[in-house]
Amino acid sequence: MLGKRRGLVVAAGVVAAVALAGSPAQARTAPEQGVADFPSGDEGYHTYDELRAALRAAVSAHPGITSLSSIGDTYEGREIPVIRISDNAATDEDEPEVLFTCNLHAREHLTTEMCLHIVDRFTAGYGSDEKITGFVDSREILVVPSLNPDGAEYDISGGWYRGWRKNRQPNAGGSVGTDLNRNFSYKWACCQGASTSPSAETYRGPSAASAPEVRALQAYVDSRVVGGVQQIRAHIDFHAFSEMVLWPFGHTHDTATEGMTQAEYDHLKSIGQEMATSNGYTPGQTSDMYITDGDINDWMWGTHKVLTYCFEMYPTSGGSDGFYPPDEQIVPQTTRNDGAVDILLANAT
Ligand code: 0X9
Ligand code: CA
Ligand code: CA
Ligand code: CA
Ligand code: ZN
Repeated sequence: MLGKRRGLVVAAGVVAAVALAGSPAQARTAPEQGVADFPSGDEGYHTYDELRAALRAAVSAHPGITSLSSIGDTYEGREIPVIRISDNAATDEDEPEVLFTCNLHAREHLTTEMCLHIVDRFTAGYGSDEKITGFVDSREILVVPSLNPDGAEYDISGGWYRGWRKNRQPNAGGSVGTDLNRNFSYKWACCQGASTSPSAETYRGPSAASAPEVRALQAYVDSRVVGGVQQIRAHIDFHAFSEMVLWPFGHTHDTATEGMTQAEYDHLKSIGQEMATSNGYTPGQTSDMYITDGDINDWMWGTHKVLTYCFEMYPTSGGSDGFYPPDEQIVPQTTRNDGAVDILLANAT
C-alpha cells in the first residue's frame, strides 16, 4: 500500500455533506448565478465563473493558438469547458494530442488551478519561451479544468468548505452524488473497487457512465478517434492529495493482464517514474494505493490505449484539511509539475 486510507481522509467533510443532502435537486437549466468566491483568505482559487472568465481572457489574449468550447453539460446544466492550445488552433492538424483533466472530485480545488496554470503557461509563454513554443507548435494541448463544476460550486456554496467529492446527481433513496471516478465504462463494477451504496463517497452509480459528466468526457475522447486512430496520446487526471504519480491499471494488482502487455506496462511505468523524479511525488501503479474499478485512467488506457496517469497533488498527508491548502500554495504546487507536464508532452508521439 502506498499510503492514503480513503475512509479516514474524508471523515469530517462527509458528515457535513450528508447532513445537507436533503435539499431538492436543482432543475437542469443553466444556473443563473455562481458562488461569489472561495471562503475568506482563499480568494485566489477560481470559482466556476472566475474559471470561465480566465479561459475567455486567455482566448482573447492569444486568439491564434487557442479555441474554447464545451464537452457537454453537467447534471445541473453547467457547461464543461475545454480549451485547445496549438498553433493554428482553429484547424484540427495531424499533431499528437495531449489531454489534461482536473477537478473530477469536487473538493480537489487545487487541481483546477493546476489546469489553469497549464493554460496560462502554454499561452503566455508562446513566442518567447523556446520549449513552450515548440510544444504548442507540435502538439494539440487539450485542457478540461473542471469536470465536476456542480460539485465544486456546491462545495463552497455555504461560504465554508463542505468536503464534497461526488457530482450532484440525485440517487434513488434520497442521497446525492455519484463518484465520477468509479463511473467510467471500462470494467465498471468488475472488482469490488467501488461502493454500491448510493450514500457512500465512492458510489459507482446505477450503471456505467450514468453520470452526465462521465458521458461527456467519454464522448469527447471517443470523438478524437479520427480515421480509426485515437489522436490523444497522453493524459493526466489531476487529483489531491498524497503527492503520487500513478499509472494503470487500478482494477487489478497485475501488471500484464487483459488489455495490457508487460511491455506496455513497463513503458507506462518508466514515464511515470521519470515524472515522479521531476516533481518529488511517489510513483506507483494505481492499485498499489487501493483497488478501484470505473476510474478514468483504466478507461483511457483500457478503451483507447492512451498513456494515462493520475497525479495526486499536495500535500503528502493530512485530514480533510488536506483538500484545502491555502491559496498561497497555488503557485508553488502548480509550477512544481511543469517538468512532469513537459515529460508527458515529450512522450506523446
Ligand atoms: O480514489 C480516487 O478516485 C483517487 N484518489 S482521490 O483521493 N483523489 O479520490 C485515486 C484514483 C486512482 N486509482 C486507484 N487508486 N486505483
Ligand atoms: Ca477567486
Ligand atoms: Ca496545431
Ligand atoms: Ca489533431
Ligand atoms: Zn480525487
